[in-house]
Amino acid sequence: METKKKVAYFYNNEIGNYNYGKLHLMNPKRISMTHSLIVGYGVYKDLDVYTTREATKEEIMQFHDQDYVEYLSNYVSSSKIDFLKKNGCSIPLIDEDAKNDCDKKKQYGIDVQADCPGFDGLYTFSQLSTGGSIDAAHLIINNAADIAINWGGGLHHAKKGEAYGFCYVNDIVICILELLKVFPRVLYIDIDVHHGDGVEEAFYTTNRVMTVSFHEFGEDFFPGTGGLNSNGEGLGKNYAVNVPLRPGMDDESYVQLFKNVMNKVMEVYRPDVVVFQTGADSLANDKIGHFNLSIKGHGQCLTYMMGFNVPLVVLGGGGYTIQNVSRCWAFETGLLVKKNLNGPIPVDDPFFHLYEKQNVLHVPIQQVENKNSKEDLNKIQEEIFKQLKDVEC
Ligand code: V1S
Ligand code: CA
Ligand code: ZN
Repeated sequence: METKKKVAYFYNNEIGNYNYGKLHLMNPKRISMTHSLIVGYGVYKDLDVYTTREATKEEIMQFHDQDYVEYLSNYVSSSKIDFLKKNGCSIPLIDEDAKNDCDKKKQYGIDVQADCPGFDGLYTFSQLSTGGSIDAAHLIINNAADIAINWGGGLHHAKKGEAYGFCYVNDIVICILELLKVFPRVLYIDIDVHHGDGVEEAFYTTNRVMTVSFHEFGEDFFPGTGGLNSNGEGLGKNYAVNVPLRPGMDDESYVQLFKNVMNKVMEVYRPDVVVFQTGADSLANDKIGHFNLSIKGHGQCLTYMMGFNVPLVVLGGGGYTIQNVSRCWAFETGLLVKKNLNGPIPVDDPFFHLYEKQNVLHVPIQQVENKNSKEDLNKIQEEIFKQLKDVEC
């Protein structure tokens, strides 16, 4: 008989209140919306619930450059400086010259064409995102959980000294660095519609982390990296796996490819622990991504990885149709505790009004053209299998 898994869940009420700006697509409210559904559908009582703490500067500097972290931690938006000035407040601890230094902003990726805007509380937001991912790793290390979830994490683009693609601090890299203190081999899986470039880059030259990213690729799709033949360097040669795909991936083709690739990865790499970034911008009708996955299809990837009975850290990531993000991550929290959530959105959900006419968990999706032919997908799989033949374990 299968024993019940201990599932830990990290959440902090504050995280949903941060705001990237009116026109920005990244909306932290989706984390609070997910939480409300988890409570409303009654999954909460099957979880060990932890309040997320803020990661410390020292923890963040395990990966990021000190000057970059200092810059983020001292960041005050110009609108806040204006407000403080107008109200005659002294501005202690603010070196205005540094704050408004355009060169520095450019150097650190802040405000560059608005992907990573400077907003009030961006450092605390990043500390909360990272604190959950670090403590998720610690619970796994201490055998206090089999599965640990942090929907506020998964910000896979942040670089050592630069914000990138809506991400300021790479909570995933820091989580993996914690795991590497104890475990010899960590497997990182990324089903966000974007390439997990920041995580891949951080571990590109080591065989102690295998990174596997499934992503949309081509026609200037962000970030443009993650080609089939980017496979790692030095000791890390063959330990970076990329699955570049065209728009329109549907449940049938995606889940089959995912299972085939991951089955082979598990066979050859035999990781001690898996870190799974489950970005929900690979769902149908996302505002950025062009895949056509249903919530059930997305969830099948997670269920498949649960089947290997290897400790699992589950993180969030992208997702820009926020009602679908919360539906998906609440459903997946259910899957992790073996509950198959279904039916209407609870009427007392504080975000009920946002689900409008489609007040159900599973929304129908339209058929769109899958631009990946069976032949294309077979070729990709064949190439990856060839690469994995050269992995020594
Ligand atoms: N695609 C896309 C896209 N859209 C935006 C955007 C839209 C509205 C805004 F107010 C601000 C930005 N940015 C992008 C992408 C970045 C996608 C990041 C995905 C993050 C993740 O889901 O993987 C993980 C959380 N940026 C670009 O395409 C770059 C630009 C080339 C175009 C957009 N402008 C704003 C910046 C330069
Ligand atoms: Ca990905
Ligand atoms: Zn994404």
